[in-house]
Amino acid sequence: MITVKELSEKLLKEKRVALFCHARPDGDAIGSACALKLALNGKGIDTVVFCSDAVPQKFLFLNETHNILKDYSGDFSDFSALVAIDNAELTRLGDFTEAFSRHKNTYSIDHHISNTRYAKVNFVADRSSNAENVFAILTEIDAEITVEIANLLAMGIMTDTGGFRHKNVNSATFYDAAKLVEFGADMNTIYYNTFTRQSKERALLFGKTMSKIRYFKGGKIAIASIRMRDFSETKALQEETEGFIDFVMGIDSVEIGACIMETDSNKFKISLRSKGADVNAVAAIFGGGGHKLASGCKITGEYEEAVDKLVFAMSKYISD
Ligand SMILES: [Mn+2]
Repeated sequence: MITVKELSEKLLKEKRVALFCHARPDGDAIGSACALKLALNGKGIDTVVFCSDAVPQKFLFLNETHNILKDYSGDFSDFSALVAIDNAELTRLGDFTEAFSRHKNTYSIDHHISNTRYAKVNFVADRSSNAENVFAILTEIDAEITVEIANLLAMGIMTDTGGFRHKNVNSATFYDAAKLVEFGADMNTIYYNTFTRQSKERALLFGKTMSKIRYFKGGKIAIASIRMRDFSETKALQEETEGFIDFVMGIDSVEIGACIMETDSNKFKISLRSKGADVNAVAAIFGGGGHKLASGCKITGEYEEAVDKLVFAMSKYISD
């Protein structure tokens, strides 16, 4: 793999850079992309951030997130490099997948072990968040870490670690977070906006969903389901289900948890978590992926069939 130094030297030679967050962007994709953009701008490199989905409301408290573009009229040949951020596979770039695959100079800067190395230059380092990878790059290029950049990177770390609670947290996570606090990151405000704050509609959907969790294998497997009608009844948005799975994993008997969200009629997006079992392998059965303890996939078909298939796959990975 290319080193941080080699990657940084290459990036600094670019004339104009387009950064891409993955579709349905999270705080890490947004935070690490926007931070890299500001730093490259500071080095005189014209940089723009794109994402094929809108930035979720809860991240908009950081001003730079307002500059993320959803559309582009050109074919990106006017950019010297296209860089995918926090993006494990090409198709997660959504509407920009085609343009990315056609461009002759592409990079992937990511922390997912499942990254398929789809770019010409792939920098994949297994840190707890991609924001830490970007922080390492910014340190390498001696970028000025403004308060805004510190907040964006801290948001990436905070959201990908579930507020420093997930198993991916290690001492390096805290070292980076501590440095970002020294650069002015406001952890309290970031935590409130990304985790605590919610709409009335989300609170209603949360209660509804948790009141009907289904258990299998003596409670070792738990499945929370959100159907289309749950969204229409509560008026909550799909993006507001983030964090639901974390609540499920708090149940003491549960070894593997899943949140099944019906995104369209008979189309399900599955979030998987575990306390030790390999849910990356479970997701892979359905063509998905992610990390060992947190991954995701999609299943199409009748709801009960989807649950059956999922429980069958998960059962192979729980203890006897
Ligand atoms: Mn990430």
